Amino acid sequence: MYNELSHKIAEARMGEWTFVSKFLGSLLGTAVGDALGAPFEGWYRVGLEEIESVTERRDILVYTDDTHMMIGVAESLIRCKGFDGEDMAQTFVRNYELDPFRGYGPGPPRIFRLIRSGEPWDKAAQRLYGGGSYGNGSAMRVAPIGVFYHDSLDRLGEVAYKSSQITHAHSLGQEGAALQAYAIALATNLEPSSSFSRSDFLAKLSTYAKEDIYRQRLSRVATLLTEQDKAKIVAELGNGIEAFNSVPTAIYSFLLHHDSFSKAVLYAISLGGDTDTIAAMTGAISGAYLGIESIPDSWKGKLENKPYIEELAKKLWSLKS
Ligand code: F2R
Ligand code: MG
Ligand code: MG
Repeated sequence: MYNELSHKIAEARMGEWTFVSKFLGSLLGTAVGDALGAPFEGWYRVGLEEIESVTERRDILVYTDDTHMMIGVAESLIRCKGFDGEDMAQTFVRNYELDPFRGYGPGPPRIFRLIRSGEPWDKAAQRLYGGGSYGNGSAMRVAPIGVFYHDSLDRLGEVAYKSSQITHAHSLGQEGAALQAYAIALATNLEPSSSFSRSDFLAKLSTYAKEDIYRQRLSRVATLLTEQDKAKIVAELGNGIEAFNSVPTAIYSFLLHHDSFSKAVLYAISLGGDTDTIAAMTGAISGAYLGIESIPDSWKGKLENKPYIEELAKKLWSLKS
């Protein structure tokens, strides 16, 4: 397991700018991945040339619910100087009511109405899908928690689960959010280097996972890193809207191209399925590892609301220093 000493060594080697860059990289990485993947959500597979030509033709890269909710997570952490479930839930409700047409999943708007009518923030989600949602909606928005709690991994897990509970009462939805947050925190703590160890990264995640389906999928990732056939990747790791069919795939996409933000995100989209969300989660991990400089200017420059997302990332970082 990661320990406090190794964090202090890493911190001493990485200057303040590097951490700011990682906070910016993870939040903007979520938004860029989401916006690039959005036009292809639900496709079977996507050619790389197709992604590039669609992206080039667009003047603005418009994000979806993934980033809209990630912004809500960051706003609440900043306002409360840490996690407050009631405030985060009310922030989600307010943001949704101001701008509902972001392609939200079916569950969250129903939960927002329950919360608006007085249902407690930590109970409302139990009313859905006979035991709660295991959709990937709480994993896709978790980047601010991953970077903010990168230096306190016990608290990170606790907060990731609680933040998920607002909309996702099922243990598989919550563990998806916790695993994604943990992957982002590990990436934030690592100095980008040629000696990056995929096996160490994976071993830490596998130890962290409790649910069988995540342990089983993570156990396949190392072998699949040499697999060329995308159909096999999708058959074994998934590319769906369920957290267990998308969080391992995002981790895989990052590991496959750990030295390149653009290759990792394009690969995630090329798998088809829930492309905006798998690319958002891949971008969040890759941006946390490589920093904001790794995201191509041609993408960052066209991202909707970029100055505001940057402001949120800098404010989150300033709460740490
Ligand atoms: N909603 C979408 N995509 C649909 C198309 C959008 C279109 N492009 C547009 O622009 O309008 N994408 C977004 O939703 C996903 C996140 O979903 P979230 O927030 O987890 O929602 P929900 O409703 O909780 O779960 C999603 C689906 O998962 C299945 N499911 C979940 N729990 C289940 C359970 N216990 N039993 C059975 N099924 C369960 C259901 O099918 C849910 O509808 C992201 O992709 C985001 O981009
Ligand atoms: Mg979306
Ligand atoms: Mg999606």
